[in-house]
Formats: sequence, C-alpha cells, structure tokens
Amino acid sequence: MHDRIERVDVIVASPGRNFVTLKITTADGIVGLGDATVNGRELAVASYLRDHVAPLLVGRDPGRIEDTWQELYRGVYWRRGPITMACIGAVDMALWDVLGKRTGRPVYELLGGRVRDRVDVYRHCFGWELPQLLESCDREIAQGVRFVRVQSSVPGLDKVYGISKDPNYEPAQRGALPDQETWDSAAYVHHLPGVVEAVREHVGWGIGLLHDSHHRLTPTEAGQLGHALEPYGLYWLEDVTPAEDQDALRVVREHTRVPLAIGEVFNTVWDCQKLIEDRLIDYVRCAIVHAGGISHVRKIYALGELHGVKGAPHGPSDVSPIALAASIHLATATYNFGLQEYMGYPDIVHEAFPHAWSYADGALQPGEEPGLGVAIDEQLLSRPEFEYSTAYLPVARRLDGTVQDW
Ligand code: CS2
Ligand code: MG
Repeated sequence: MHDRIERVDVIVASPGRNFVTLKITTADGIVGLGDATVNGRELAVASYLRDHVAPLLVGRDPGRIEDTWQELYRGVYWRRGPITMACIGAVDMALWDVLGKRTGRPVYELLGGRVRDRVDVYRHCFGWELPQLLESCDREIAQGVRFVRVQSSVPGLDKVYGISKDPNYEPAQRGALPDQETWDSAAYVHHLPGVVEAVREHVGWGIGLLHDSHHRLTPTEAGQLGHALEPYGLYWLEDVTPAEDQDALRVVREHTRVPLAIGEVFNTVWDCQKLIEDRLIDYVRCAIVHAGGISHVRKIYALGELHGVKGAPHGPSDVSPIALAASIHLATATYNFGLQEYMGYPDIVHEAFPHAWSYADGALQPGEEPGLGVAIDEQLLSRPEFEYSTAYLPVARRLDGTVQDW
C-alpha cells in the first residue's frame, strides 16, 4: 500500500451558482478534488457522498482507482442514475488527481499522453433578436473561436432555452420553486432554419455552426428540422429528442443527414451503447462528472472509437472547473475526441477554483501541473454570501398545458 485515504470532505458552496466538491486527503497529505454537482439536486449528491461514500473511502489505498470505481458501482446493487454516477465520478476524478500529484504528472500523461496540440471548443452564442445573435457570434470569432452554437428566441414564446439577458448564460434560477416556461415545437421548427441561414450568410463557411434542441422534439419533428437545416451545413444538431429513447435517433437518421450529438444526460456506457454500436449518433456528449468520472467516460470513448463516434463533452456553467479540467485532460489524451463545450464562468468561479488549465484562441490547454491542476479556495467560499441556496432549472409546459421536456 502506498498511501491511504485519511479524510473525505464535501464542500457545498455557491460562488454565483451552486457547486458540490469532494475533497479527499491522504495520510501523506495529498489532496484530490472531484466535482459532484448535479444542477438543482445538489443536496442529494452531498448526502450520498457524506453519508454513504465517505465512510467507505477512509483507510483505502487511493491508488486503487478502478477497484474503487467497481466497488462503488457494483457493490451497491442500486446502480446508475445521475446522483450515484456523479458521486462515483467525483471520487474517480479525485483519485486520478491524487495519483497525478503522487507521481508528479499531469493526469493526461497518466492517460497515455498527448495526442493533440489543442482541445478545440465551441462557444454558446445567443440573442433574442438576430442582430444580437450575430454580434455574439462576431465577438467569439474575433477571439479565435471556430465553432459556435447558435441559440435564438422563438416568436410567441417569452422564455427560451439558451437565451438570457446576462452575458453569462445560466439556466438555473434561485428560489424555492422552479420557474415556469411555455414551449411550442411547431413555432420553433418553423423559425430556426431562417435564423441559421442568416448566421451562415453572416459568418461564411469557415465557421462550424451548432445548435441545441434540448431534448424537445418528437423523432419526426427532429427529422424535419434536421432536413431543413441541411443547406447550412451544421457541424451538429444537439439533443434533438429525449435522450433515453435510443430508437428515436434511428427515425431521425432516416430523415436527415445532419450530424447528431447527444448524451449530456447519460450516466453510463449502457445508456448509449446502442447509439454508438448502431452508429445512430456522430458525437457522444457525456460529462465526466455525470457519467462516472474519467475511468468510465474513457470506456465510452473507447466504444466510440470502434464505431466512428467522437467524444464531445458537456461543459456548461454547472460543470465545475474541476470536472472541466478532467474533461480537458481526457480530451488531450483521446484520439477520437471531437469538440469540448466551453460555456465559460464568471470571474468569481475562476477565483474560487484556481486552475492550471487555460483558454485562448478557441481552445483549452490542460496545463502542466501534477494531477488535474485545480485547487479550491475554501476560505473564500466560507463567506456568507457564497452559502448554498436552492436554485432550479425551469419547468416547461406546452400550449395545451402538458409538461414538456425542458
Ligand atoms: C445545455 C446545458 O450546455 C448544454 O448543452 O444543454 O445548458 C443544460 O441545460 C444544463 O447543463 C442543465 O443543467
Ligand atoms: Mg445540450
């Protein structure tokens, strides 16, 4: 045994938004960090970690990363799901961090070493009106970005996924209850192609355009939308149908050649096994945090490599700088990585989680610090203004009042 886990702490704090961080400290004084944030269900992951996982970890050899993963997954019987898998993901990230620090190596070197010079990102561009959307794209492109996800309003709707007044887009809203939104798929499917056409005309053909439908369409609607968008050469259409219905993507594929990306809500390789093996998607979007950590997402990428599917991880504001670091390290060492979402963070989040990874010219770099290269400023986060308070994603209903996948 090289070392043993001595302490396990769970830090729930809110530097602008809620984050759950796992901190593992070993007898040799090495600290490993993992992100366990599940947007809108933060206290469930915190309790799972504090009450059920921490006692199992104390005394263990932190070097037994795979064995710990298997025990937390298989040894519980009640497996899978976002809460369990985010907790396993946090432990996994923290143990890779410890291993890196113990060996003096950045995690990407332990994963096989560099296969690419830069981890390209896409940025989230939005505007209620077209001129604002075009400005938002121009701002990113002027900074070297080559891939933009374009999100626009929909006539007749007063709130739409992906759009906000704040330049740092944040869908979770503070409060005891979720906000309510109205949704109309027909208006959206009718409106979007004109928006994408205008953006394509404005930015030219050298920029990759993406769009997120946020799991809202039926397979037929998704097929129609994909078909209508074909002339504008989308890089990908994201989350077109509710993700748990893997056969839906087969119907979408029959109707359109637009590349498809899905998977930010997947938690295991089994959630996307059919999608990958039957080549029903082009990009798999699992976040390191929500799909069991580096060890498990590495297996998802490996299955993808066999079938021509690339990794394109989720990277919104609710994936903390720690999980983003894990994502960058894995992307740096993975041949069939495609594109990283990078929504960015307000300054206070960068301060709360000082990091070695860096962003410039539309790409991320992991940095050369041992481990994941991210710290947590616990003193800053202990200030009363950064205390946790409930925040939820909105709930959407259709025009007839039935609940709609948000
Ligand atoms: C989105 C997210 O970034 C994305 O692709 O789908 O903004 C998503 O809505 C949030 O992560 C939900 O917590
Ligand atoms: Mg998405």
